[in-house]
Amino acid sequence: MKPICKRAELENAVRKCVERQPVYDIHTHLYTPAFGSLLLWGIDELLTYHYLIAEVTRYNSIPYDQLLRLPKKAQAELIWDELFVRHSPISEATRGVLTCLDRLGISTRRRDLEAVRAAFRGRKAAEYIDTVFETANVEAVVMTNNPFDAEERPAWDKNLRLDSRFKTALRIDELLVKWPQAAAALKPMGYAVEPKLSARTLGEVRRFLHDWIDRMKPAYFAASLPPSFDFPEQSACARLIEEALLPVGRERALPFAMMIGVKKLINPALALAGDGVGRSKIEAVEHLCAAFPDNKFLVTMLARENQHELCVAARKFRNLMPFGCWWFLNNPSLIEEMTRMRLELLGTSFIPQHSDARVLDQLIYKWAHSREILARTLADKYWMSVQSGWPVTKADIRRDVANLLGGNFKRFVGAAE
Ligand code: RAT
Ligand code: ZN
Repeated sequence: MKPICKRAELENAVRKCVERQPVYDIHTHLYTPAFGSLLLWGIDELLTYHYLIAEVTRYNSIPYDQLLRLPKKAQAELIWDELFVRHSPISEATRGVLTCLDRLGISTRRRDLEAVRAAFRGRKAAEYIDTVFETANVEAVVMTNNPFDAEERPAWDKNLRLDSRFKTALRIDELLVKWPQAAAALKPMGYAVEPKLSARTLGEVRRFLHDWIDRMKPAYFAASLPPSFDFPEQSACARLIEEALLPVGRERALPFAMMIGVKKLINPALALAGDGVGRSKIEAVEHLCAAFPDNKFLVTMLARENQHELCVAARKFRNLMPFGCWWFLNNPSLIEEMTRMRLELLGTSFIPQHSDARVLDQLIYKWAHSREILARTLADKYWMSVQSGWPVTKADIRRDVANLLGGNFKRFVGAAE
């Protein structure tokens, strides 16, 4: 294949390739219609995304609890008025709503929420999923499936038929960070556990994990962990990881996705929108990767300050896969900084992004915005190789982009065809 010699041609080829490559989105909070009301979509859901709830409180003085108690429609109207009409929608989360509507062909020129709502009327969830997956060019999304969630669990008790584009992940925050409350929740589920982590209790926790793996067939285990997370440590969390999660992970070949750095509810009145960020200990990740070489760890960290050391750790451990620009990092300036750094330290051996979409439509903007940055940073890196005398071809670009947007994950979790 002919190498590309001109910079403009190279940029064009990379952009096209990144746009055309279907994405395997490794972490979302989306559900199939079989989960009923857990599947969120449409303009009012987009506007009441918790990222926007947090932003509207910057301008509006309505008490936090009153804001959260408003019916969804009224919350959406208040957010539209405050964040889109009275102030300019230039934050990443507000721009995201605009990109979704724009790509769906819904005009916002009149700044009229009712007109936007009208454009959604009559749509059916099942067909709309196809529209969104096509518009976002997403091949598959990994859900967040939590057996401790009282809203989600009943769906698993029915004979769930999953859309094959929706993959599963077994989320176990409660088990790791809320022991012994988790023990109290496990008992009525039929597991003979006690607050004390005896050999029998750990055996029952392993049985619980096996049962849910059989049921959900997850791609990985996942937990969101606080900045104080440490390993090794004298704690229930560390023992549960070492004596339950990791042995089951080895037996069932399931990676453990650690999302580290959330300070839960620094403003409890804001509920889901009330979490903050703190700097975490990379040593915990290093120790786990070194002590358990037969386990695999997908890791994302929430603090900007942890990104460089996470890259360096990934250079030392092949069982460590850094992924995504998570939550407060999912902003163009930070995505760009992180993606450049990762390309420079890890080549193409990482997972640059996940969407974290909670509302189906968000797949459109999260991927449109990240694709643009990935294409720009990749083109820069290829151009540097060209200048150092290494010809780059379209086939090289296609291979690398396919790895970054899906192949690396599929191979890491052992799902590659
Ligand atoms: O990004 C988010 O929506 C957060 O609220 C969290 O859900 C986070 O991504 C998580 O999975 O814990
Ligand atoms: Zn998430």
